[in-house]
Amino acid sequence: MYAQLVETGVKRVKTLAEMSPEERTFQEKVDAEIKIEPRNWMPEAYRKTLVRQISQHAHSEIVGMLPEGNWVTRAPTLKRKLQLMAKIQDEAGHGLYLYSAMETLGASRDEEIENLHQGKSKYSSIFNYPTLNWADMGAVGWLVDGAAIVNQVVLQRTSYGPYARAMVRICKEESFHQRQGYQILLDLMREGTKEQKAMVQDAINRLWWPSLMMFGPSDEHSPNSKQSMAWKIKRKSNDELRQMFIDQTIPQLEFLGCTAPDPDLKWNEETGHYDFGEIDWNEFYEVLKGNGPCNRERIATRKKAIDEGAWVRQAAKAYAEKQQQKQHTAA
Ligand code: FAQ
Repeated sequence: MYAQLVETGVKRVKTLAEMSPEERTFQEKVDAEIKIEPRNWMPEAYRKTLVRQISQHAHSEIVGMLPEGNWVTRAPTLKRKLQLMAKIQDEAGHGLYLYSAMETLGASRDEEIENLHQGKSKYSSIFNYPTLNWADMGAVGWLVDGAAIVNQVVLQRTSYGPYARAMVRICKEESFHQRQGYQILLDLMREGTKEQKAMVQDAINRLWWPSLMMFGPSDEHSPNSKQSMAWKIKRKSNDELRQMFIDQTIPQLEFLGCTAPDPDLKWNEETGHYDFGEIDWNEFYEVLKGNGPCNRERIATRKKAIDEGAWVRQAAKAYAEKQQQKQHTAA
């Protein structure tokens, strides 16, 4: 069993007997569903795992604004433009709550952003794919936010208090995003021309598999899952969440009148779930290595935004210091 875990890169979880007294008390607290708060004792590896996951999550929200930002100037109506801008702004807000939650663990926002820019820190693979037509705005909202919600709803019960609480508001906003995305697709399918309907199917064909990859590698190849599940950072495994997403998405896909680009997709009466085809894991790992269609462009755009916004941050800081000085003098 252990040899098998090492072979697949899965990190081994300590047994209770192997834990120090502090680690045991910590694990018992987690098992009793008591939230861990910033000032509580925690194993260093628990802290590091959270900084890794929350920073990657925050980076995903921030980089995730770029594929949709591509369509702000070309949205078909003023109403659609406003909705899209509001959605993108929400994603920025999510990134900010998450960076704040990460800072409660003693991590530095500037350092983590620098890690992202140097390619040392990951962000969700999905945002390395291009958004080629307006229907992609519907498919991103419906499929990408849809997958994000399935993952994030369970994270509302994650063991670290600040992360769990940040998830509550994020999930509410993501559900709204998913519905507005689905509405874009429904409108195109109900009222659109033949070409517009084809655009919807094309968007689904391109974004379907990358959306399934958002849940991460299969459980047997997920190095972090076992320990993260034991610490209740993750409450469901990558494969469980992927299956939940497929099961809830297929009826919506059928209602749209579209299909998934998967000839092996079929309802399994015995398991009560949909069976689906093999994910192209080579593609997934290539994207993680920085070789997806848009990896370089995404990082270059983020770096440029940070560099060009430096004067705004300096001015805001100088203003805040001046105000503080004034209050101090008045007191
Ligand atoms: N992309 O051992 P595991 C959104 C990495 S938010 C890139 O299974 P873990 C909102 C993983 O980090 C979307 N990397 O890892 C929005 C690890 O690398 P490391 C983001 C991936 O952490 C919508 C390695 O592979 N959501 O979309 C991916 O236990 C629309 C091994 O994997 C979150 O971040 C991937 N897809 O499980 C915004 C949710 N999958 O660090 C704009 C929180 C895996 O060891 C528009 N995160 N990796 O070098 C999680 O739940 C987990 O971190 C998982 C991965 C499930 C993503």
